[in-house]
Amino acid sequence: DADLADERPFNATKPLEYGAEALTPHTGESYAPSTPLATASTSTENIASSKLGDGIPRLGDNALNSSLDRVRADDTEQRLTTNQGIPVSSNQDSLKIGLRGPIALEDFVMREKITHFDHERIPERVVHARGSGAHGYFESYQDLCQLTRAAPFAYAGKRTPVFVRFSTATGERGSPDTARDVRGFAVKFYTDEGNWDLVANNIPVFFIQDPMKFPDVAHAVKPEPHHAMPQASSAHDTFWDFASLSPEITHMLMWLMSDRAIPRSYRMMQGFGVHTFKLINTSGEVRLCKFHWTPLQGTHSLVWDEAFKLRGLDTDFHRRDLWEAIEAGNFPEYELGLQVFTETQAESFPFDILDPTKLIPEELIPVFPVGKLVLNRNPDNFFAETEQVAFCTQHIIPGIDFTNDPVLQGRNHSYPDTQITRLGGPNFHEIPINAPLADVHNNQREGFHRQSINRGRVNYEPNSLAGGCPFQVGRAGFVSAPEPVVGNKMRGKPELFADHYSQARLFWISQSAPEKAHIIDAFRYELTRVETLAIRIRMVAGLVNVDATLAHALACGLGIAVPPPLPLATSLPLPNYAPSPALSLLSRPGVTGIRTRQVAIFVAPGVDGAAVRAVYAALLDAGAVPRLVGQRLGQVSSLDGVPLHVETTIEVTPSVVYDAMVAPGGGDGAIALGRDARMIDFVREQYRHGKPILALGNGAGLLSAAGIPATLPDGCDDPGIVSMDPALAPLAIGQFRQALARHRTFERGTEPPAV
Ligand code: HDE
Repeated sequence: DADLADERPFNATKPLEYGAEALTPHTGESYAPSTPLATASTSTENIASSKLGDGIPRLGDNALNSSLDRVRADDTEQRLTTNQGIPVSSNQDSLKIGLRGPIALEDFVMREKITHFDHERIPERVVHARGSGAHGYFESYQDLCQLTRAAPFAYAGKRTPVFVRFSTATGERGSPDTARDVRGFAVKFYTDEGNWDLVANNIPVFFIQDPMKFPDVAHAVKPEPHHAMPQASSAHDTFWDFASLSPEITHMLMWLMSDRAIPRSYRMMQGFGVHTFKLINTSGEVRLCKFHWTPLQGTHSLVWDEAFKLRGLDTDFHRRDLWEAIEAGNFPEYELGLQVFTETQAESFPFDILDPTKLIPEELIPVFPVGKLVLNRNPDNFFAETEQVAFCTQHIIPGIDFTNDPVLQGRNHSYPDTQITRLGGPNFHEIPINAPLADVHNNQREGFHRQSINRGRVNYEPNSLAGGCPFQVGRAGFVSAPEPVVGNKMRGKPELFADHYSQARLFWISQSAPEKAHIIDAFRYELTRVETLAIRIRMVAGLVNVDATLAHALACGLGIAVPPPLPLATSLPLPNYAPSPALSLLSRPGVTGIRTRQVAIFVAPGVDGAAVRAVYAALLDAGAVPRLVGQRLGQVSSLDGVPLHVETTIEVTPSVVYDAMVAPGGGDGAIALGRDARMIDFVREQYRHGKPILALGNGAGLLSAAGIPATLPDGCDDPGIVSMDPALAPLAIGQFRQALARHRTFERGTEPPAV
């Protein structure tokens, strides 16, 4: 009863890792020649993954479960062997000539173990090295046959297994999750007509308009080559040097300096296919299309100060968040939406749909939902799945096709090319996480790490010796949309590509006031870190073309005069967009309320136990994740005599890992928290980061000790601070839950911060 944490549905299916059984680990048998060897089956096929809990694969949910079962290894009750299956007598000592003598070269057990270890690393991805993955399924809402013959949309309710990898783009494999950066949102659909990879980002536009520029932008943003600093950050001279000289980047910069680039969670960000694709139906009709993922949990961001602190305090913040949500059964969900339009419509747009630095405003072409992505299973092994998964833009299926977006065309070359080095050869499609669920039959053979054992003498086509198999299927297979192409061979761009500022301005005018303030702050932060004055001035000169207020605020923040604008690259009349409310993060609060929000409840000896239990239960009931946070682990006494178990401490879970906090009040001990400077820092940071705070009874003392103002800077009540008598706990909890659903009170922000 006293251990509230037991009530949380956290890893209920993992008694071996988290339950009472973990207290008495199974030591196993040590093998001695006199003991007969265990006869247990060594096949892994029938051993259910512990991830499945009850051992019953939820097949309807995720067919990939069974396809990967083939290669899952489970060591429970198994003896230790070498890679050749030879039982190992001792894993402690190498083979020596006398106890104090040299190690024998014949010690193949030790040498095999060390050799394997020496080669454990593979090259990390040159971009998007840092990532986290999850399994799940995509479920189609309807039959989309009118639009596309793509298998996942064949009928309402059809489920296609998927593997998703989220990533940052700039940092190395071990870099912090909360860097200011674009996030990758790559989805592999294991469809019945082969694998389809939708390799998307959480920002709908891109840095560049031609693949030729990709190595340049990647080099510029990565750590500078002479001293390999800074890690996972664009706030340095080489990036802004490149940016200030490449006006096509301006629209992307606006997104990158916005709160989009510091999401609260991978579960709370959108995804965009960026390029225009084609949809083809069975009659061969073609339409153009943009892909959008929208999280049902809403789009939410961190604030920069918080993201920055998290870089040090919890580098795995997003990875942990995704993992824990899935383990706890709070499956992240995203809706897939399409913007569908025709060539004729495209010709009327004031931008070129082949230009990946432009988006199609939702007011022009609405997004309609076509299905849902559910992530319901964590990988069993990070390396085997998340690291070895190989996404390639040219993995598409019948019913979908490319357009001539040059960046997409360039990507189609880059992805398989990079996998060949990264995964050691052309057979990376055979690695279990990459293998299609659809059958694979062709005459490709051999190469490094070949797994399949192709039977027979025929490895060519046409053949008669194998009856012409495998045979080509004509229109039943993948058929490209016919498209007449005429033109001179040349290097260049269409004129409309040269409008670099109109959509950057569209983004700016579509943001709410706090979002605009955050964009200015982010530009100021990044450019203040830039050491070369000329780069700062050139960058502000570009932004003058976006918006005068933005440029002026930034120039003030950098202590420079507003420079004359950079010259425009085109003399075409430029479009004047109306604001697009859909571009504000605040326009998508989500539909899941306060589910998975992390709430710290302070406990200290003498705390008001009844209030703590009431808040805990109410939060749990709404799907939030309350945590009893104390100064040390162990038990604390409470006013009503029922002891409480501290779940975690302020030392290991500082303020930034929580979405909200509760100061319950109580006797002397609870009040003494106000004398712990770390507690004061905790409360101040919660306040400064806009987070809801609930104080019951004399818990409010902690707020006054931290100097938290009673009202907002504009004199209005702060809707994010709820302070009441414990007798009114139900009312207070209700208000607190509403504040939590609103996520943040951005109106607290002042420049400079008052708290
Ligand atoms: Fe990528 N990109 N990219 N990219 N990208 C890679 O492929 C590349 C681009 C994106 O979780 C690499 O397997 C070029 C746009 C994601 O494994 C590499 C160009 C978008 C991921 C590569 C682009 C993306 C990558 C590195 C310009 C958003 C991570 C390792 C022509 C729509 C996928 C790898 C994962 C990864 C090249 C442009 C998103 C080197 C040359 C636009 C989400 O092949």
